[in-house]
Parts: sequence; structure tokens; C-alpha cells
Amino acid sequence: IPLRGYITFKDVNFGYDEGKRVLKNINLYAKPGQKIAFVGSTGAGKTTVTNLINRFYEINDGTILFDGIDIRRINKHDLRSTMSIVLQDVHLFEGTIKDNIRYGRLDATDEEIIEAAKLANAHYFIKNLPNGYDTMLTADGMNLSQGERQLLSIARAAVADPTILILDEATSSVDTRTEKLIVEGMDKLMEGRTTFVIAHRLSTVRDSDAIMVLEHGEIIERGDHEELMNLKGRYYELNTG
Ligand code: M5T
Ligand code: MG
Repeated sequence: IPLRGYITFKDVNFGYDEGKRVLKNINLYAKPGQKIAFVGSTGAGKTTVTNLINRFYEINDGTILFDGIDIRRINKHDLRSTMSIVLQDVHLFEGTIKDNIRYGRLDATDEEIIEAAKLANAHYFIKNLPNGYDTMLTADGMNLSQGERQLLSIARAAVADPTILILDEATSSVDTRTEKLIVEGMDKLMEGRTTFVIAHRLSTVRDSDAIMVLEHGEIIERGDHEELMNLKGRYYELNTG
């Protein structure tokens, strides 16, 4: 049965260690194709929410549903094969650019890899490298710029064609041109997928279907950009400095 991408959190409480609750009573609902954003101070619990969706950690209080099924009943491998995570720091390995993208789905053909790179806006820079897609990366891709590494991570996610997409946006600055390519690539990647985005650039958040403001593990505000601006609360404060 193809997974559609409904995600529900019901009264989720979670802590990494006994006694310290990191997430408190989280309730949320995401429909296929929706973009849900999390904003809030460092340590608020944004990454933790996404750690629970892909079962890097298990909850024992509350329920998380994927298409109505308790995720604890879904095989971890099956669950993760429907999700891609674009992280702040992508892990690249020593090998060709092609192989680094293929890591998103090991049976991808060369044509699919190029198609994914085009969607991710990574094709332009790859094509201009002396050996193109066969260019060797050093360990962790240190012979690429930070922005290029991010474009590769978007291509890697695109080749996986996930139902659920998790974007933990980079804080580090890249030049404006690359920034534009990254934002555009991510927008194309998000299309038609349930996306959870942890954004540090508030501009990425603006067009979300729902924005969750997390503070100390609690959702203190939720709504779309306009609603939250009108509320003149924490989100408004974040936007107006
Ligand atoms: C929330 C603690 C962390 C903080 C709280 C990932 C992780 C977090 N924590 C652990 O104890 N172990 C872990 O593996 O949980 O942390 P977060 O969810 O990472 O917060 P964030 O994503 O909102 O913060 P940031 O800095 O990425 O914006 O007390 O110590
Ligand atoms: Mg984080």
C-alpha cells in the first residue's frame, strides 16, 4: 500500500533522560503535501520532534501516527525508507559525486541521479566541475563549498523520492546566489510531500501551512504566518527582532 504522508502527534511527551522532559504535550496534524514549520530558540526541541518521527528515539507517552498507523507498529526500515532528512551538516563520503547522490537510493540510475540533481539545482555546479558527476569528493566533501554540499544533500533527498521530508536548515551563511539556489531547490523538493521544516531563516517559514512556535518543549503558538503576526506574540517578536 503506498504511504500517503499523514502524520499525527497525540499528547506526545518525551525526554532523552529520565526526569527531564524535552517535549511536553505535543499535538499536531500534517496532511500529505503540507509544509509544517518549527521555529523557536535553541534547545526548544525542534530537532527532537523530527527525531521522533523517524524513530531515532521511541516515545513511551502519547502516540505518533503515520497514515493512521502507530509508528511503533511500522518496521523501522520501512518507515525510514519513506523519509528523507536534509540536515544542517550533510554527511558526504569519499567517492564520486554520482555515488554520493545515489546514496539516497542505491538502485537509482545515472539518468535518475541527473534528474534529481537538476531538481535540486545542483546540476549547474556539478556540470562545471572538470569531471562532472564523476568528480571525486574527499572525505566529507571538503573540496566543495558549504553551499555546494547543501545542494548535494538536496539532490540526495530528491533521488530517494520520499513521502515525508524533514529539513533541518543550516544556520551557516552562504552567498546570496547559492542561497537562492538552495531555497529554490528545497521548494521544488517539497512539492507534493509532507514536509517538516526547521528553519532559521524566517523567510523559509512564511509560506508554511502551519508554523509551530516551540519554547522549552511546548508549542506556545501555532498558525500560519499571517495569523501569528496578528497575534503579536513570540513569532511576531522573532520577525520584528
Ligand atoms: C532539545 C536535549 C538538548 C536540549 C533538548 C538532539 C538531542 C537533544 N537533547 C539531548 O539531550 N539529546 C539529543 O540527542 O534536548 O534539543 P533539540 O531538540 O536539539 O533543540 P532544537 O533543535 O530546538 O535546538 P537548535 O539549537 O537546533 O535550534 O535540552 O540538550
Ligand atoms: Mg536543532
